[in-house]
Amino acid sequence: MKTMLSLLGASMVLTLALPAQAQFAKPEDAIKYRKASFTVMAAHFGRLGAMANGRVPYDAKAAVDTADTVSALAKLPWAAFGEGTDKGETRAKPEIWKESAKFKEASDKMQAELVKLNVAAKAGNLDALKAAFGPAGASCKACHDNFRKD
Ligand code: ASC
Repeated sequence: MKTMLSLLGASMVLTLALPAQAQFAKPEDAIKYRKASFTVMAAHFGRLGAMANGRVPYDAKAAVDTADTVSALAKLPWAAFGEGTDKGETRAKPEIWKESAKFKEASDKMQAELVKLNVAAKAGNLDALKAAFGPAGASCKACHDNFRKD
């Protein structure tokens, strides 16, 4: 029983540590990884946007699956903004490292909006999805405006 509990504890710790677990051999690997995670996130976020904006028919199950995917992906890029990843093939602005508390705040805000979007998707109606989509998109944009070069 004790072993079971400590195994459970260990697996919980591992699960909680997952977003920070990605390891990068070189700064350019981290840059590629974070760009890839944003790209995949945007593809799924765009699918929710298409539903919210009436470009594709609302599909409650697809909305839930997609929102789950987006909120899981939203945990990934941040561990890839480590030291030395400010230079190279990146549009990341120096402010990310100079104003790291502000950057953290913006990334937390975005993740919080995506949690709300996820709750809205699970409500199972298009109006809830529409209401949550705008603020979620705005939280993406806020970070782009302040921390990403054009
Ligand atoms: C998207 C997407 C983003 C955000 C942002 C919202 O669909 O890929 O990065 O919305 O453009 O303004």
